[in-house]
Amino acid sequence: MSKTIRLTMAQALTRFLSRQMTEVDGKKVPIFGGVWAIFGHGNVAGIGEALYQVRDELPTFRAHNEQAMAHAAIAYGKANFRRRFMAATTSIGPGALNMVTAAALAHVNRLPVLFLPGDVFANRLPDPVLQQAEDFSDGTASVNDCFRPVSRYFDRITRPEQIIPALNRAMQVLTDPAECGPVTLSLCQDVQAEAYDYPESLFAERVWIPRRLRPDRNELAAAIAALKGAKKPLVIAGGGVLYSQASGELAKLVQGAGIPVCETQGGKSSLPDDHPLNMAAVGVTGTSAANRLAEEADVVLAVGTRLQDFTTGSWALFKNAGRTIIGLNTQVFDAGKHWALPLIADAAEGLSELSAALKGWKVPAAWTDNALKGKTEWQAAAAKVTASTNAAYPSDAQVIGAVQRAMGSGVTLLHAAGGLPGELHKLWQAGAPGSYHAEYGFSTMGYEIAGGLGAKMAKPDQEVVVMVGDGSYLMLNSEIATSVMLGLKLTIVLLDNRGYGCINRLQMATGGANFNNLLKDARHEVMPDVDFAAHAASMGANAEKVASIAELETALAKAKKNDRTTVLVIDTDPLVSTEAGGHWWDVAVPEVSSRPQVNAARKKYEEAVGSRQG
Ligand SMILES: Cc1ncc(C[n+]2csc(CCOP(=O)(O)OP(=O)(O)O)c2C)c(N)n1
Ligand SMILES: [Mg+2]
Repeated sequence: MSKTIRLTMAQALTRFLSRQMTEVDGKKVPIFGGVWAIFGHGNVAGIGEALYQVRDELPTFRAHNEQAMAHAAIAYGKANFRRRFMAATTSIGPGALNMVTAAALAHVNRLPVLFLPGDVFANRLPDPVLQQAEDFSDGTASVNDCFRPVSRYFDRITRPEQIIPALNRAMQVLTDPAECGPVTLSLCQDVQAEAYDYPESLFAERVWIPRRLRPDRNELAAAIAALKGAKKPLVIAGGGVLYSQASGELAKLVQGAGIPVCETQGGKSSLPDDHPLNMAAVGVTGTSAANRLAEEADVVLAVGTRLQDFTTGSWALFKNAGRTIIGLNTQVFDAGKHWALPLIADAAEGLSELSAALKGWKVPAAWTDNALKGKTEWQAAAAKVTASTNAAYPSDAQVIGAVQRAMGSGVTLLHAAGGLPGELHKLWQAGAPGSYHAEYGFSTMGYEIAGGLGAKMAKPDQEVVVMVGDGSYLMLNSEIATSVMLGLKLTIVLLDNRGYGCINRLQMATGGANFNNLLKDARHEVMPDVDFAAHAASMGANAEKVASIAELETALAKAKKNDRTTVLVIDTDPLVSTEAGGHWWDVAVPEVSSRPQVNAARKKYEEAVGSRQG
């Protein structure tokens, strides 16, 4: 008989997690960077005790909000190119459900994270326990079932030995480039504390090396043939390029053949912004350089992208009716979207095989020259909108210019929701791969600050700059206190335009009246005047409200030298966004309305819908 060790399910779980390793730059490191935890009756006695036992090998971090700590965990996985990740544990009921939105965020963005919410008693004897929802017709239901549609793998652990196969499957999902996403192991409270004789072999150290699939011969041949026949090829670099760390292979392919590249939100920084063939952002928030090429392209090599509507301009961007899309992706689901020729492979492997096969092949010089010219024109347009100003209410673009001048391209720039993603996608000049960290798959307000914390944990030697709107800040800012507590410095630039600026602009663009977005247009007795600097200072951050772009640059230079989290607040104009570049986005406008503005917007909408290619 093989040797066993008697442990509680929770002890077995934490011991297992602490023994899982990976290799980063040839060095063996734990694959779990730690566990975020907020305890309650659903996990303090079981998981809490077990985490204490392994606190030296698997550190536990305390946060202020479950959604926020999950954001930090997810950002850690993203900033580590999915090579390392974290777990997050909560009590039952509200603590658990506070993580559901974050689970969806990880699901949409294909990011690894292990959720360990507490669950109700498997034995049901004390039912209903505090915070238990009672289903009148289903005895097996608990609120944690809400995790099912937003988890890549969900399991409820109702017996201690179930954790053995569940952990096996969890590690498969977390480390598989195609399946990668959130795993939820819902841990019944009584079972956490129950003992079992676990085989000792379960706790053997394992080293997980990321799988790199090589392409299928037939799919590769078809992709090569399509590319060789191309006159106007374009590469779309998505997040998969970064997760595969395929920037070198991408540069080699496009430099060899003279193919221009454009980047999705997730793929930005695949090539540095100043790479001559990088047309930068594509799609709804794209540059004129990239979008002009996308309209004409005859072969689109889409690498590691989900082709979401912001990338495809709601499928109205690619105007060349005869175009072919090649979907180079580890995931079959993505690779074949929109009848693309699938090329199932790791991005680095796929790109290097394409490079080898296309050696000596060049795209017509006119196409490459056209791209280079377009880039120069775009750079001039971008320089204009990001230039310094002494306007009382600068635009987001002008603030971005100031942050770029003060912080350079070497920092990690992080953002998620509001008007900033569109402006930053177009205008931020990213440096090294991963230096641009956008959560724009789920675009979750409140990701920013907590996400910054996770990114800083992943890259402690990097300056992490978070750009956030007043709306997102007010939704979820509590991890500023955690960043101070853990000595994890962030530089947070808060753009206060006194409301939901981008949705107000969208409302106007769809013919709506200014209503319920900017604070001034919302029902109020007292016009809010939030003192953000005082608020941030109360959590221990250095905080300052600056009165101009010049003051912002000075304050940023000071923040750079500080080792404590800094929050810099600047008033901005809610009505301005960058006109240059960009593309139509499908947002459904009412078919009938008593407002003539809506009817006019509907007319334009129908024209735009009509221009969409199949
Ligand atoms: C959790 C969540 N709720 C709602 C939205 C819809 N939404 C997107 S941007 C936005 C307003 C963001 O306001 P702010 O952070 O101030 O940025 P601004 O638009 O003013 O630039 C809203 C409500 C969202 N993305 N996430
Ligand atoms: Mg705002």
